[in-house]
Amino acid sequence: DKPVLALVGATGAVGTTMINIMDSRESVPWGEIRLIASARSAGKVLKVRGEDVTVLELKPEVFDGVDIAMFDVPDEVSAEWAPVAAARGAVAVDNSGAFRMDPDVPLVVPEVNADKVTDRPKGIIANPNCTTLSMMAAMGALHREFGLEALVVSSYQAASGAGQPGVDQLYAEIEALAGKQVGSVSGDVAGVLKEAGVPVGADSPFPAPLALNVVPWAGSLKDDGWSSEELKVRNESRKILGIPELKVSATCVRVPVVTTHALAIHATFSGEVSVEAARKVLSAQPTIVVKDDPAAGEWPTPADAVGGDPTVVGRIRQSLDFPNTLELFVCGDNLRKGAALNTYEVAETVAAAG
Ligand code: 11C
Repeated sequence: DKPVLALVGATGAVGTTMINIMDSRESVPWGEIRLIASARSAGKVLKVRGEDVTVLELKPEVFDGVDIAMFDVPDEVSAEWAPVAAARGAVAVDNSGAFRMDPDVPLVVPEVNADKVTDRPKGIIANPNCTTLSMMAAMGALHREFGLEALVVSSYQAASGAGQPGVDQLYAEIEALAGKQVGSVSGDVAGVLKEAGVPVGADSPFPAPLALNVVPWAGSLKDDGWSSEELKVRNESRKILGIPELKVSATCVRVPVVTTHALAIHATFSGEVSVEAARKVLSAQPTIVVKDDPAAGEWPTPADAVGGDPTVVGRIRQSLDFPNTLELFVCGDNLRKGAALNTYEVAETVAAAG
């Protein structure tokens, strides 16, 4: 019998991307695809692979008969419901932050540590944060070859990392600012937004205007001025790559891009590494595209990577002043590989492993 797949959070930004991914697959290994969401969205009819599927309300019994349940919901919903799905016999593949650092929950990126999917004492497998995930295929490949010792990362994160409300906010800001000659006087942007009735600050998904701006903040405040997002990059990179002592320093920044996170990475290895060798390793990866010819004006941008599955890597340079160190620029669609695609690939890996 073919396995039954459930998607919890079917109507959110990531859930919608998940359905697009399943639609675009030539074939799927599932006997049934069940869509699940909150009471508010239950009863909606969505098309999946050309067939109408009615969204079911999240209740314990909807997991009966489910083999793999993918969760794309807020942390607190996953924290409550992934164990319910697991108790009813499903393997929960969870895209929230609720279980990622639990030692009894593997944190999986199939290109890096697919073997971990069978080691799941709680019946739960976690999917990494989209910022961490955007660089993992590339860093995993380079680590296997050259031995990674340290990562210094600056992110350029898209609005959709904050879900549909983040996307709606950026579009509302752009609309309010369109045609206005703003930005040359301090405070101008926020003033125009307020005048147009667009929420700013505490009422917005972002702590400052995002249009015509960059915001050096994502997530919540943790000790000593670090953001939760920056600590996730550090902790999750260590767990996925299997390097508990990996030195990581991240600065996470939101930019006015709708979808696709970009990262500027300064990666130090245990031995000598050349641009040519790194390019060869990266080009050999099936899920990485190297776009790196500055003389021809070729480098990755979010606009090229959006809507696609591969991670796009470019601007590969040997550090001038730091030994054994490369500089790279990486772009990955945060809703696809950063969230829905990786979750789905983990589900496929679980199904293939039986
Ligand atoms: C963002 N990376 O761009 C975040 C969203 O830990 O799953 C994902 C938060 C998470 O805002």
